[in-house]
Amino acid sequence: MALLISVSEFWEDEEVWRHWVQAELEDVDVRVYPDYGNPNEIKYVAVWKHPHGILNKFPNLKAILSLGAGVDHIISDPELPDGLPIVRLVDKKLTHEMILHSLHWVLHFHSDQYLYRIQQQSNEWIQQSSVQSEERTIGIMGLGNIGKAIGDSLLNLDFKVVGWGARPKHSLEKIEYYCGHEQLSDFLSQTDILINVLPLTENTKNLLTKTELSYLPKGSFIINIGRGSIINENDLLSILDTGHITAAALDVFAEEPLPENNSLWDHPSVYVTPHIAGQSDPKSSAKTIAENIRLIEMGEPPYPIYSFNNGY
Ligand code: OXD
Repeated sequence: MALLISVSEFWEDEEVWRHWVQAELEDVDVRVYPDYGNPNEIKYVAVWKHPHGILNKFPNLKAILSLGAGVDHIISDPELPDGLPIVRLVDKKLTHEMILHSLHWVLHFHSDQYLYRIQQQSNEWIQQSSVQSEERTIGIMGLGNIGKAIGDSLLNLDFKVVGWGARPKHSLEKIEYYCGHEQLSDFLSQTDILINVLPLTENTKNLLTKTELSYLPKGSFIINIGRGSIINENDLLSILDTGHITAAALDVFAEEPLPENNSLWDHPSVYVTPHIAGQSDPKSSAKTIAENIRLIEMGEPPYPIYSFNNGY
């Protein structure tokens, strides 16, 4: 039995992935695309932005596992084989990275670090009056494993946390939850710092246009670590120009890598990072992937399986 790894050209660690997956699955022959050998032997593929069209070369495939949290890079393959489970990656280390990334930007904005940087450029010594964390509301869109973990970390720092999602949720403890389009404006209008962790689905694409962005209070901030196409980038640029939204830290974009001529690169109120908010850790992720393969081999369902109905 063989497992094939295929990663995007921007990940340079395919041999590291092979090493850790092989270490976890001693009885499996772990191969790296394009050296897949006999296609009949490939039972599993573990992929991040694989070249579309390759998956139906393998007639005995049992499951497709994502090497990242999202699976839109798999679903968007026009030649995706039918009827196979697609397994998302829920990994402690990846969640931890997303928490750290979010905290970094929340604190950057909350404690006026962005302003002190600007002041330093003109040698200005101005002490901004500080705001207590309990007076700052952080709104999280997408309260799955990662969004909930980010929310809990912020609650521990005494921020007020509210959440929004497309579907009803139970047991979010101290996170006040808003649901569906009807409650989007109530959620946004009290959000000082918005963190988007939503996956890209039919329902979330272009969810935040000029209208929704203007529900955010004047002086608010945006951190996008979900998917770029959820926020209309042209509308975001226009509203940043008006000063209604003070700044945006963007890690994901409608087109990645962000094209050289995209205006987001040069906007003074935009911070660009190259999709690094939650880099999958090969050693830790390999354990999760191996566990899921063992479950499938025992005839049990892996976790979590992507749902075509829900879109995540
Ligand atoms: C993602 C990831 O899905 O980086 O965006 O894992």
